[in-house]
Amino acid sequence: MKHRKRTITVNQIGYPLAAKKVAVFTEPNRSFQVINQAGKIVYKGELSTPLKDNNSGMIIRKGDFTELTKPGTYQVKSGSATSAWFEISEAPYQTLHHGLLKAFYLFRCGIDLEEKLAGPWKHSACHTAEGIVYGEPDRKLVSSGGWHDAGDYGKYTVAAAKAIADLLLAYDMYPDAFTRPIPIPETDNHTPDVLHECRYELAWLFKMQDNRSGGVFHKLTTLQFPGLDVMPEADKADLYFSPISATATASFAAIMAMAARVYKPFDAIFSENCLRAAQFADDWLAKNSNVAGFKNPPEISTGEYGDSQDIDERYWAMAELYRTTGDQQYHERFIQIAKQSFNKYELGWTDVGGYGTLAYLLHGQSNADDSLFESLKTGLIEEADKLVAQSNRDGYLISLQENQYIWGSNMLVMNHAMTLLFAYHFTGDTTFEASALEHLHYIIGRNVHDLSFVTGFGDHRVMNHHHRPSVADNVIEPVPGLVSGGPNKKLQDEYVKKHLQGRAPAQCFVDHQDSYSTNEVTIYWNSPTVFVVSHWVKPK
Ligand code: G3I
Ligand code: 9MR
Ligand code: ZN
Repeated sequence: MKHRKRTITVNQIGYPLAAKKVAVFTEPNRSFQVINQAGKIVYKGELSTPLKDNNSGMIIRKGDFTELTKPGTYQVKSGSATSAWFEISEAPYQTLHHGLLKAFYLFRCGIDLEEKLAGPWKHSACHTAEGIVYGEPDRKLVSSGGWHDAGDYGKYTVAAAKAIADLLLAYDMYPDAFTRPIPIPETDNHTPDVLHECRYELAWLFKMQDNRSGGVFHKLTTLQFPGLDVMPEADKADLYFSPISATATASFAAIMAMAARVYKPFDAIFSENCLRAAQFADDWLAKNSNVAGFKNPPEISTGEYGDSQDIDERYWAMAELYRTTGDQQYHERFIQIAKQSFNKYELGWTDVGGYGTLAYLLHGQSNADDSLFESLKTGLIEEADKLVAQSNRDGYLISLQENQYIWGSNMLVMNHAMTLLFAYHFTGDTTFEASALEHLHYIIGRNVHDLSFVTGFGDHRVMNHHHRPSVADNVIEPVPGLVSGGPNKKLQDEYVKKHLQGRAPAQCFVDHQDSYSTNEVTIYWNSPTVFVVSHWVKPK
């Protein structure tokens, strides 16, 4: 039965006990009530004055029920309108956290996903063949393993770097959120499963480094995308290592240096291997200081991840190599790069400067150049202040500006929440923490679509994302725990061009498998979401 979009939206999972609790109304109600499962009114409130919300195109009113702190299951009502049922509890996001993390196992390539761990989303090992080095048809290299990037089966170095960075940062900042087994094949109740899972991707990343030069191949894919109805194990086309790129090599150096640090207490040899690979990649960077941005070779039409600027990736690499080794040569190179003008706070796959800044700040002022440390810390807090100010103007309390409803806008929502949580970490200002949580409420249903953007979570959730296994597997429920890309006002696929002309930016989304520009999934849209949810996850 087709879902009738509700005019009262909430976080469809729920709210932490002591957190701010707001529902968003799109009808001209004046008052609202909250009822418990017995139908008893447990809270009454008045709605805010109406706000014309340009991003959603709606007239918005808000109902604040923060005072309701009794654990339970509730629904917001106003007249005949009702919200989804949701919980108020000490730790409402434990299961969500588990599902978001488990998704990385379900993205795995190169091994049988066994039924006892993957359930109905099991499949045989895929893409196990050697890859051909583009331009060297007789040079074949081992290539298997890692995570599929997204709704396609490509594997892309810069995308992998962001995904691993977010997960390792989540573990670094919130280790108590990772005390439970997922479980995965490597579960040993010693090393946290999130580290086992990232190591599965890191083990593949090692294969992306050219053992001759230290440079890193930009991606490993077939020449063209396979059909949408092709299961991974049925995708038998030749695999190609695309040419080395500076952005892949620098982000590889960064993530390997980060991994060397994080894994050292668990596996000193693996840690050493990561550091050596990072330094070998840095050798290539030092010899290739002026390189054109990656472009797909003419025969290859899979994802490009083009990026003409590699200064931010080099900045990130120096920060991580310095934080891991303490070697002043990296610090000096970091300071030199930092003098240049580029975005030092973004956490994207294109703009990764934020990771370099976080590595430098988390390394501590005692290890830093004082004035640079202060300037980067002040800059981060100023970024967070801007996000709060924008959120306060927004009908759905998030920080996306009109021109940020782009491909992967939900990644921006979660990246912004990460920035807010780091600003909270460095200042203790709970305004930042509270705003980060409002961003999670948007992803889990408090949006103009009354839709949870995470498969398997929420009573009205994404069901038809652009994800080949979910389309081809003849299982009704899509692979769970996957975060959809979200609204994209640029209408960049045939389906939305046909159906969404003239919509407000936040309305430019459709839960249809053909809409890869609004409804695909990727490892690096899941990873910032894992980071954000980890902030509210309690240890077992
Ligand atoms: O960066 C500009 C920004 O400055 C500008 O304001 C904005 C609005 O014009 O556009 C921004 O560029 C967009 C860019 O994503 C932002 O990162 C481009 O329009 C948009 O085309 C680009 O889309 C990327 C898409 O591939 C097409 O290249 C997505 O970020 C990226 O997530 C997506 O990645 C694909 C892989 O290629 C293949 N695997 C699936 C994956 C997800 O769809
Ligand atoms: O499935 C592909 C998805 O992973 C990419 O993000 C997207 C943009 O590169 O392309 C998708 O593949 C489509 C192709 O671009 C056009 N023909 C239909 C393909 C499947 O939707
Ligand atoms: Zn595969």
